[in-house]
Amino acid sequence: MTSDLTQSLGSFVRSASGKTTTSSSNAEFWAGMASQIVNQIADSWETTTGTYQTGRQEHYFSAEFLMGRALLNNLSNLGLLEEAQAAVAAEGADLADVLEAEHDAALGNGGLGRLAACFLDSCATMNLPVTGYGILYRYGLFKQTIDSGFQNEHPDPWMEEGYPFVIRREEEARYVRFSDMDVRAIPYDMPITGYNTKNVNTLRLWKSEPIEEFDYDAFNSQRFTDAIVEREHVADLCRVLYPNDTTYEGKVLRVRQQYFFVSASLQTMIDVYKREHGNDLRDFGKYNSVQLNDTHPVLAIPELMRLLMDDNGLSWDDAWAVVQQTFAYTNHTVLAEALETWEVSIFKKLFPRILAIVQEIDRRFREELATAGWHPGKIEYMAPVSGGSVHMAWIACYAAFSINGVAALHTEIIKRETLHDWHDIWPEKFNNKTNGVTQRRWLNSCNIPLANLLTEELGSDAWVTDLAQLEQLIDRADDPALHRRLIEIKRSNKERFASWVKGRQGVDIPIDAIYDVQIKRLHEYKRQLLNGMYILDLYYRLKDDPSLDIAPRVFIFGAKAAPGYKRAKAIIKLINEIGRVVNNDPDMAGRLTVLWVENYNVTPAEYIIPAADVSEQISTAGKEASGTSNMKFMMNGALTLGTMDGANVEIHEAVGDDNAYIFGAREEDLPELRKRYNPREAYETVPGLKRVLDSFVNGVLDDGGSGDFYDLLTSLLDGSSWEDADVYYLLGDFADYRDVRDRMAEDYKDQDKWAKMCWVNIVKSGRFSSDRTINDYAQQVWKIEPAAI
Ligand code: 26Q
Repeated sequence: MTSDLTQSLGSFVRSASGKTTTSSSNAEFWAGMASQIVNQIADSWETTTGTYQTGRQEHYFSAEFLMGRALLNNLSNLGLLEEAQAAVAAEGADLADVLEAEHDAALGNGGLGRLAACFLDSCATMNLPVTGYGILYRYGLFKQTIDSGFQNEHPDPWMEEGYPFVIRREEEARYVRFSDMDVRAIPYDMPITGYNTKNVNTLRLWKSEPIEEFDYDAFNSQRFTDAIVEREHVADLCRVLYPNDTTYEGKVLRVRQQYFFVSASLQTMIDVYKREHGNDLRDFGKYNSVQLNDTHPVLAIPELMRLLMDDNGLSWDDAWAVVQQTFAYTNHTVLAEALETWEVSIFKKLFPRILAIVQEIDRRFREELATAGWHPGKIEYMAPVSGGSVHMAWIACYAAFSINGVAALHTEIIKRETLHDWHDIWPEKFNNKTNGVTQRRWLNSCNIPLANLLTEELGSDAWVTDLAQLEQLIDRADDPALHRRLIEIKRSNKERFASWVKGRQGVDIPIDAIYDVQIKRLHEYKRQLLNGMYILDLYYRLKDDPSLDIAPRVFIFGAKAAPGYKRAKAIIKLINEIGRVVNNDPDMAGRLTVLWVENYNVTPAEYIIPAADVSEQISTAGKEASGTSNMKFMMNGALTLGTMDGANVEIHEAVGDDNAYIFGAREEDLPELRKRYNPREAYETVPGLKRVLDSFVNGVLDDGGSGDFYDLLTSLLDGSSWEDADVYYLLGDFADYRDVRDRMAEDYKDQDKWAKMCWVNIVKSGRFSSDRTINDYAQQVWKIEPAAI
């Protein structure tokens, strides 16, 4: 029987390309097939939206959604993979090539944005009434090239050539008002399919446009060009995703973006509420709740106050009661430099009414705490407005009914330190929701050989929607035949990755080697520099003693640095310099290889992770809120080499001491250790360290005359004062890191032992599925039920 897909694919491709299928490119096949998918799910999508609107709904507000590619994910969810393969083949093309033609939707920086994407996948799969809201950035996260070892940034106009997976909904446009401009907000809806379910959820991304198609007066006068320029200011609002994760920048455009998308989203929610439940908005919080993904959407709090009071006539007290029922806040960082604060003057300029509301929130907050007898100093510190700035996290903590961290350790730290004043007053608001990742994308789709093995072993593919099922396979851990198969699968994934990298960057890497991987944003606290230092040390040890019997190693890096983060960019250059030295030394051929994967993103991750043996999770203890790549690696049978930080702690707990490599100072010990810490002493006394650090400045590594490597060295040895010398404790942890990493490489030689450890990691990864995380949010925070159509 010819399938539906096969019958109509040709028409869809011809519509997309305006050519015969024979002359259509892979990108045009992709566009045709994407439209075909939207066509197939349209009815269910509409029904799902309608069903959700009648009951209680959750709304996930996030400035970032790092979706990656969509076509393969949708085909797999809809059970259409084989059909699609046949349909494309019947038209003389190849599905793999068609899938490769898709651009990543990179509307996010890193973990926070990718978490939002995994959450949407889980919500749809579990038929949960959850909608995502964000911004349709015209330019996603910059494209990275590495030129002579340096990072360069290039624009990423990801949907310029058309993107059928977002649908413009003209009729649902809203207006957003700033003091100096009025903006039309047009929603672009992306269907979010779930695995093996009819429900289709929605990600709503807002785009800004000028309100007047034409300003006739201006167009009829000399001001024609001014009018055009004016129009473009409005479109500027959504032009670009800010590429800073962790370091806060008080840019006016960014606060405009934030207000723009939360205002448009709340207006829609209120309109739907009125249509379904009548005009009395005091019950708004019975039917709606909003999860704030970090503080980026916190302006939703005063904006909902404004909409309820000014547009709908509620009193302050009634409106505040609604707000307190509606919002929940997730914290993703303990780094002080990442906490968003905005100068009062910016609010005054952009939206004086919002400022007035924030000031009233502030006044009432101070009054409430004073009445309860709290110390004036404490009140001043916690106040939403203080020192001429608006503190977004403090507003969130005051208004939200739930405050959560993203891993057990992280939640303990925010309770004890970052947000401890709030915890003193409202301990009941605090809860932990350890992050998770979707096994559909991060195992089932990206690692087909392993997925097949798991299905075969389990006797069903139930693990695809219930990852904890894998735990039943724990007693297979000692079977040598199974070990052989795991090893074969890993090897085939390495071959696949190596040929992908060859095609993309033109470099060859050996297959039979330990693939040791660190992929994540570049930040000092993540300590990519420590990884690089180990590699250089190992290089010197091999030079000293070529007879050293070590397993061949491929060291793989992928990372983007914020364009303005000088030291992070220096680290990229330094690692690439280490790569230059190592890769060009004939003595190292086949033994040590350093690979920098350019333009690291979701799609590269899908090739890298299945091929990895070692997952580098080496942040300074206490600094990484959770991490999520650690979970993806675990599912794919890579072993964690990590500190006791973020979710590493829970991974270690799940697999036990024998199946993870843990090193370094513990978070609880660091304050004491630091008091006696002298990095210069470590430099002199820790074996190998001096030789490595001297190479930064003695001509072995070349920073192109910039002085950047000297700055890196100084930051480690001296800092700007003794207190901030080596803040992230690289030299303090170096010896332990080296020992454990050496031991790990030694263990790799015993392939049965290694395969057993991999297996334990895979089968114990159940609790790191985002299905588990979302289930916890749904039951404990959102109070929503599945609503299958
Ligand atoms: C803020 C203000 C101005 C400009 C940019 C920003 C900004 C943007 C993005 C600040 C932070 C981010 C992203 C943070 C992030 O990705 N955090 C990570 O979140 C993951 C999911 O919870 C965790 O696993 C990681 O540990 C955490 O680093």
